[in-house]
Amino acid sequence: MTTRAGFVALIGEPNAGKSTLLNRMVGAKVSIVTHKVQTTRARIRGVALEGESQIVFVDTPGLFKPRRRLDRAMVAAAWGGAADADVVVLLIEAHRGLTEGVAAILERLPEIGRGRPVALAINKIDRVKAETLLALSAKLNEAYAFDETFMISAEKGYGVDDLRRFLAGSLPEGPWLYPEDQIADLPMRMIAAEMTREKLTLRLHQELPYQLTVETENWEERKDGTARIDQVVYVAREGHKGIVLGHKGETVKAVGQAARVEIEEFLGRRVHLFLQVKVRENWLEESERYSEMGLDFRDGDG
Ligand SMILES: Nc1nc2c(ncn2[C@@H]2O[C@H](COP(=O)(O)OP(=O)(O)OP(=O)(O)O)[C@@H](O)[C@H]2O)c(=O)[nH]1
Ligand SMILES: [Mg+2]
Repeated sequence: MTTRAGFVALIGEPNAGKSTLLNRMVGAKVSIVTHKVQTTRARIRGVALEGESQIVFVDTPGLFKPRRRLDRAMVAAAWGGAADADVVVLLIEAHRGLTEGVAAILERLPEIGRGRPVALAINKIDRVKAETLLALSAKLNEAYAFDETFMISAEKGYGVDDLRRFLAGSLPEGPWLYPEDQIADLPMRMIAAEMTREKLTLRLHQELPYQLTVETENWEERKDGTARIDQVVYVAREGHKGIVLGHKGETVKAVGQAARVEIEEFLGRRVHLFLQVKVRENWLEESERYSEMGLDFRDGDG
């Protein structure tokens, strides 16, 4: 039996639904999802099987015009993910159509598409009428000759089986890259930190400081089968610390509880999660913070 294996990069504007699609393909929540833009900060790999193919999906940060160091490092990670992939999938939001941001991505596609198939996935089709979709698909295919176009809803699951089958067949022949039961390639300490960052993002709404990051500082396996996880929430200003802590520490407590439940679900066992909030004024200029996130600090030079 010939097996196939390779990398599929999911690229698109912030909020396009890349992480939602990755999670659906993998069948588990590997990458965090929020309604806010710029949720994913680094490349996150999730593994899916389709017939004899092992598809390694690479979720990437959204592509936009970066201004700050962290933004530049994120966007560089996204383009790097596309350049390293066997197949690229560009996700577009059906209801937003061909935005300026999409146009900017299309401009760079010929370079990325050299030597590898690029598929178009028009996502969130649950939000628009069928006529709009056909017109949008025609317009996008005029701007770039996509190898294939799919109309999907990553959230509802429409069209994703077709997309998965296409991707499986497009990968090069070769042995599988990961053990059969592996679903993610990301250290567990980072997945756990991401889960906490997701809960913070969902909880803090407009108040959320952009300059916030979460790191797992310590992970201790206990004899009773549980794990003790210590995490630090870094913020850049004293005022942000209060926001994260909330009145009488209520916010950080609720965040910790929600994150713990999700980490437990992922691990399938009990966890004791301890959160600390620390002010680090210059963390956005510290290379160590970037490597903890899986980013290259120097990509942010500019
Ligand atoms: N209606 C609808 N919403 C969707 C669909 N797919 C994703 N979403 C929503 O879109 C929002 C963004 O989803 P994400 O998966 O975080 O998007 P992303 O592209 O990873 O975003 P960044 O990481 O910020 O670049 C979330 O609120 C999702 O629930 C879909 O098919 N239909
Ligand atoms: Mg994402």
